[in-house]
Amino acid sequence: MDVRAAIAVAAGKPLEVTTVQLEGPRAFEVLVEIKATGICHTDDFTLSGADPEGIFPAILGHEGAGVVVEVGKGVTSLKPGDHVIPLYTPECRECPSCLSRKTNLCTAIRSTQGQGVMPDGTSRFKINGEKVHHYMGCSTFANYTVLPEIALAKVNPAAAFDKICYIGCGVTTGIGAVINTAKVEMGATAIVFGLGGIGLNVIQGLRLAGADMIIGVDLNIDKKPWGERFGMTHFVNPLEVGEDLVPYLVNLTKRGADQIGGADYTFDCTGNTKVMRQALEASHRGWGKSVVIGVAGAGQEISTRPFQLVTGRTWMGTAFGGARGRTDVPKIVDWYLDGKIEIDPMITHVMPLEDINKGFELMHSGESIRSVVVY
Ligand code: NAD
Ligand code: 022
Ligand code: ZN
Repeated sequence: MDVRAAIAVAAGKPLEVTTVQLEGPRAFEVLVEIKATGICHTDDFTLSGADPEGIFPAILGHEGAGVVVEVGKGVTSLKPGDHVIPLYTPECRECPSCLSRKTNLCTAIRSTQGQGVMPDGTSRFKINGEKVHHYMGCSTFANYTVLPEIALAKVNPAAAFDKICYIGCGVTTGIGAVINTAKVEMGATAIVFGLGGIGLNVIQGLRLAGADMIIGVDLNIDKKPWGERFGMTHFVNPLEVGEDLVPYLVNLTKRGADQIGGADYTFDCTGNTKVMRQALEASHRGWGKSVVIGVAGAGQEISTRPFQLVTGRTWMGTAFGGARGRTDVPKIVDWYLDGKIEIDPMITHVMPLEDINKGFELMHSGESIRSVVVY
């Protein structure tokens, strides 16, 4: 069938919106009509050419929501009409990783997904007879796409596609980092570095978990009202504090009889390796946990003195907020419908597919929290 898609033709070039051909679902695959998709940093990282694993031509996009149109042979968990969110971290429930219960990084289709093809090694997309690659197993920058059954979460049909698409990456990553990875408890203190789409979702996750003190750190003062909107209690601008950001934060988190200071939990939501170090060192001696969420550029390294770890701090990282997609994503959609979490105000821009490159520009300028393409 003919579908409308934004194609990444080559590194550094704008996306080209055109018609491509999509083959129907093979065994254990599902054809989905994508109704809305967010635009996220990883799409830009790949499009820019900075991603060494980027493949062209490809249909990018990994933050979507839509409706099942057709299921292939052997598909049992989904039927036409079901509302779904694509999962760039699938959940097969059978591989050693899924069975371990210790990680969400399912390995069932990992290698083919990284190569931009379906699990059988072929692509469903073509343009003028030439192969076009899938992306992160999702390719949501097309109004129809094919995914493996294990890469789809079935969600409550009452929820609006143009809002819950954000659960496909940003919302789940931020909230999941708090609940699944850090396991923040009631009354905790926390510092969030970077108040973009991820940091704001960490903040609302901290509010949900019952944290007492939620400190937001951002170079951009315009982010202060955004943080406050979702539960931030204190804002720190590193440019005002100068060289001594870490001691400043440690001092700010001294409470009651505790004269050591440092936050119980810190989160890097910038992708900057210097910030990752600040986040670790601003966590509390003896028990502080620091979670790396931001994705740094290829080849970058983090460093600190081993003393920081020997004295009881834990450095950890998270992919997709540690969420098991088919199990956890439907719950997050229900939390949204129940009013436990907010999404609507974070979607600052909505556009048709034809204007998708404007969404990338808004992300570069820092003007948007999230841009969503509605088909
Ligand atoms: P964003 O660009 O919207 O936000 C980043 C914020 O950090 C901005 O507000 C910026 O002003 C601030 N910032 C930059 N440098 C800073 C510094 N030195 N100190 C303090 N603040 C600083 O980005 P986003 O959409 O929120 O994404 C954040 C990161 O999370 C990206 O690296 C993205 O790739 C990553 N991410 C990771 C996962 C995962 O599963 N681990 C999932 C989604 C996104
Ligand atoms: C999503 N991300 C950043 C912004 N939006 C993002 C990028 C990469 C990962 C997670 C979120 C990630 C962390 C660890 C891995 N990935 C490796 C997983 C594994 O090896 O099992 C990752 C993922 C998918 C892909 C590449 C890297 C891909 O499909 N190409 C989850
Ligand atoms: Zn993303």
